[in-house]
Amino acid sequence: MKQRVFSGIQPTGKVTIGNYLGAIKNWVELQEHYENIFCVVNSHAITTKQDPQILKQHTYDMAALLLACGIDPAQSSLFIQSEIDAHPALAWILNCNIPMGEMERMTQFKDKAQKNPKNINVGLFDYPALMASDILLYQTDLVPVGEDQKQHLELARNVAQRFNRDFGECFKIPEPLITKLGARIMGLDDPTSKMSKSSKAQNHAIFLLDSPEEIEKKFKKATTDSQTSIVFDPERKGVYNLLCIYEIFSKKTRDEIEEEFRDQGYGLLKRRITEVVVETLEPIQREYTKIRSDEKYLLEVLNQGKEKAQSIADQTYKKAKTLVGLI
Ligand code: ATP
Ligand code: LTN
Repeated sequence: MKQRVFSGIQPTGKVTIGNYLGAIKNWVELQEHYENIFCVVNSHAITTKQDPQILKQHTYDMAALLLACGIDPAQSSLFIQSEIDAHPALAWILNCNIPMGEMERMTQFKDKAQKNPKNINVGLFDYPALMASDILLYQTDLVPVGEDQKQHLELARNVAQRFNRDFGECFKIPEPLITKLGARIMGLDDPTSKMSKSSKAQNHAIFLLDSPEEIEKKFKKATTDSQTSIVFDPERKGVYNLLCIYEIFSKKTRDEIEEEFRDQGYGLLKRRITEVVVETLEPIQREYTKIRSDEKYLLEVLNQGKEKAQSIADQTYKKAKTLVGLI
């Protein structure tokens, strides 16, 4: 029996190379070794303001992009969160088993509330309970995510353990899967903050569907420093971030990279990153255009994913409901 992997991504705008390196690329590389369920978490997306029509488009765009990146429907189930009612339903039961104090410690809520003071809603606060529900419904073994989701995963594990102890065995305790490389890609404009797809700053992020010209322009403008050597030094945040991006895309070792740029300037580094990123994204972009224009295929894949997910989710939800005494 293969172990089960579950992960999700919000359809909030364009996907960045941070999302790709921290999450999607790992999902693709892992998929042959596991039983996989991937989810476009559109219900999480409405914790921040969304235009309804655009949200709907972005949800399908995201599904198509995941397929274009290499999620293979023969190996992985892909579905849309809002299509399975057990997600919010189990989240309610979990809510009643999460102490306020534990939820109040979540740093993502604090960050997002600070960035968006006009829309601090209850859903945004409760976001981790819905995420715990996503994971626990599927009796998940492993959750591949970026570094920023570690705390949410810890909350999911805690609530599962508490529930099993208080009501009887119901949930598998999930483990996070955070790869060392690419777990935290930083903004190109500001290498002290995480590259985020909802940032409005220009030249902050490279998006998977950016044209070669946009990619070149953004890397050219990327923050570096006034030193001359090109070496992996985490203290030199801008250059380090660029080197880490280059390391993953080029598949070269750190020694090879430092050798390649010995006595060279940032201009060459930026040109080489641009080349390798453009080259990697080109086939993804081509595949995306093909899949996005074939609505029938996309809906078929999503439907198939939903059916598989639904049967697992319903079983877990029914069990949880019975254990707490709900009819
Ligand atoms: P938003 O800015 O809308 O909050 P986001 O860019 O943080 O979105 P999510 O949909 O929340 O993206 O995350 C999807 C996946 O991508 C998660 O596993 C997350 O950990 C990972 N991820 C997001 N940003 C980065 C990053 N800069 N580096 C590495 N992984 C990331
Ligand atoms: N919170 C995650 C997205 C997400 C998720 C999940 C990831 C929602 N549900 C379940 C893994 C498993 C994020 O913002 N990156």
